[in-house]
Amino acid sequence: MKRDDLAVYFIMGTENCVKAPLETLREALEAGITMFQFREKGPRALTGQAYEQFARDCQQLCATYGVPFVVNDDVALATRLRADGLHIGQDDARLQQAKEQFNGFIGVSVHTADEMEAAIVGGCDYVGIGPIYTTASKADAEAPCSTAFPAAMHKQFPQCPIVAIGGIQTHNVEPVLSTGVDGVSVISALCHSLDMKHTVKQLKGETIYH
Ligand code: 3NM
Repeated sequence: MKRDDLAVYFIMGTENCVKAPLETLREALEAGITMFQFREKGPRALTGQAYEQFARDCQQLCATYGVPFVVNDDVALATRLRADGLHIGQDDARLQQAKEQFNGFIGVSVHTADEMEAAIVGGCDYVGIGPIYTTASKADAEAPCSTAFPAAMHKQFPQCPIVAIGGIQTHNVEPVLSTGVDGVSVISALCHSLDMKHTVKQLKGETIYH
């Protein structure tokens, strides 16, 4: 992966969508997202064959647009599908184990400088830092860290690509982009957008309104 791929990193699962999930993804790809993460979680999440088929459908759509396809958490699925990337949290599969099994790039969620250093030493390809703001999209999200933490991490570990996540919307993206992170990762800002093209532009910092 390239650092630029993190610019507008869309995450989605069926529970996040207000319209047909594949249509939501197609619109987001058409609007110019730069990376996609398949994150099928929650009490009504797909399971079994339907889960895997939905992942394959998302992967195929991403391939059509030349956008990297990343699987959240599920090392076995990422390996079976030969996904471009895998994203793991601190509680998910361990980085070393994931690296042994999976051939693509790996991102790790981090919440402290120690976790970030361990992820870098362990050979991650990027880190996710969040939640920056309050989020309604992750039930077990930690307390918001605001923009100071990613700014500090970018300063301390400039060689490591960072994507910021959690509660990022078009109206509060500017201070996030000012921290020097490589991009922003969003669920609701795009799933609930009425104009994805405009939203993607705003999330890239191309049309900031004051
Ligand atoms: N991970 P929204 S916050 C999937 O802090 C996820 O690690 C987070 O959704 C973390 O853009 C989050 O709607 C949810 O706030 C992001």
